[in-house]
Amino acid sequence: MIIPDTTQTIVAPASAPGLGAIAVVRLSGPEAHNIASAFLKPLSAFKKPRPGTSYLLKAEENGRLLDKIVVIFYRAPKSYTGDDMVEIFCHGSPYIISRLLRLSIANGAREAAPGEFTLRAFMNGKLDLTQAEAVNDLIISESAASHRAAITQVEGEVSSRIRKLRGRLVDLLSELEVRLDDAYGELPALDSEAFAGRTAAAAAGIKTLADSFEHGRHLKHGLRVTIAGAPNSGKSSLLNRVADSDRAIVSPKAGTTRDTIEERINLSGFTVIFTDTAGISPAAEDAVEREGMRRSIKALKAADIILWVRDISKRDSSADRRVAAAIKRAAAPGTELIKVFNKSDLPPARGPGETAEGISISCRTGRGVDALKDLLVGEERKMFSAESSSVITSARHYSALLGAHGELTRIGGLVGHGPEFPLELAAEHLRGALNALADILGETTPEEILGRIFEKFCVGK
Ligand SMILES: Nc1nc2c(ncn2[C@@H]2O[C@H](COP(=O)(O)OP(=O)(O)OP(=O)(O)O)[C@@H](O)[C@H]2O)c(=O)[nH]1
Ligand SMILES: [Mg+2]
Repeated sequence: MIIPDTTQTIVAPASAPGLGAIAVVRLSGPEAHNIASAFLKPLSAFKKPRPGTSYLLKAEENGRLLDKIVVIFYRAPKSYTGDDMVEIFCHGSPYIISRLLRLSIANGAREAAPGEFTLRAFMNGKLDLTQAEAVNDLIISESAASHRAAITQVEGEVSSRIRKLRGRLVDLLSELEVRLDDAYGELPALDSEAFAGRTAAAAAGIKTLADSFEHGRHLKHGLRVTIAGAPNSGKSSLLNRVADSDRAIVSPKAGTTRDTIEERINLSGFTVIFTDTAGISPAAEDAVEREGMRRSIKALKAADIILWVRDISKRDSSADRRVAAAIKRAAAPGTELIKVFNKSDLPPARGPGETAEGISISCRTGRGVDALKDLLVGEERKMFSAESSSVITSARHYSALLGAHGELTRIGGLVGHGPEFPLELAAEHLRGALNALADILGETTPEEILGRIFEKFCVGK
């Protein structure tokens, strides 16, 4: 079976491995209180423990004191998992944690699989699947923006938007179903035009949510900014400037950077992944250079934003033109291009007409670098405006929404043929769309998919 047995009592450390002041061990399941009572003293604490109240107890092993601990008891269904639970706060020694786990297992608990506590919360109806998935996003969120996307999803905003969309589809389906059941033709004929209009409106609502994945992806994983340009234009200097480090080697020799170099940076609460690339050069001499070029092109393809760096103190060169051509070939549609003119501390060789369409900076003095960062933050803000507060951040949700949208568009095709469209077929498409939405919420999600979602979680969550 893919889904682990939910009738067993499970145990796991809930805090990060390694030394710490305090660690947490969690027990969840019908025997949680009993199992804990086998090694936590005094026993009287277990007589009628008040849920959610902390107790200072002793953990004992073979009659010897292991640690003084704080314990919180929970009674089903009022706990994170919806089961009976015990949370033990001990000193953060890996030894103490391992003994507490051993004592729990010796007394009948089973070691929890990754994400099994949240899986139980889902199975017990404490969270729907989108909320459960966001719990993991919340744990791994490392910027204000990815945190906000995760917390709104945990709080159920995405789910409630999906439920509203579902409500509209259910209404449409019931209009078809009453007519399909109307053997004696007592009902007035369906107003096919109005029906088509409402289907299209629901499809548009689904599309809007699906489209938010474009932004959601960035919020979760960070915005990809690729620094491209001719050799020696100052790409690595720019990476070092924005990262405020000596991450990349800078030298007056053209062709210094031969590999792509990545750096994650937090810009005003947004994660940005900068990639410095090898300068695009015409004749890659050896295998290493050719591989470097291939990686530069790959970074251009993956970019959300390309910073095209040019040396303002030099006239437009054939190398610059080659970079322009490479960007044009490689960049995905919708990729933002920002023209950066570097070395503005030197006398310019480019006319103001040319440089006006970009931003002038000097990596040597730092001039203009903050303005460039502001520009990037502005791009991020556009993507995460107030009205798009609930965004789709999961590829699974995205493809399900596209699936639902596809089904609704097919209804549009049917109705287009006139008022006498086949109701049964339209109903079938509506059911398909409803199933896709139910999958997002986890109502009809196959066990295999559930297994794959929860195995990505940490142990103890
Ligand atoms: N005057 C001046 N020199 C700069 C500036 N930025 C970079 N340089 C110099 O330009 C040279 C090349 O800089 P890099 O950052 O290595 O350039 P790159 O584009 O990474 O070069 P490759 O990796 O070889 O493609 C170095 O000598 C830098 O010190 C600047 O703003 N002003
Ligand atoms: Mg370089």
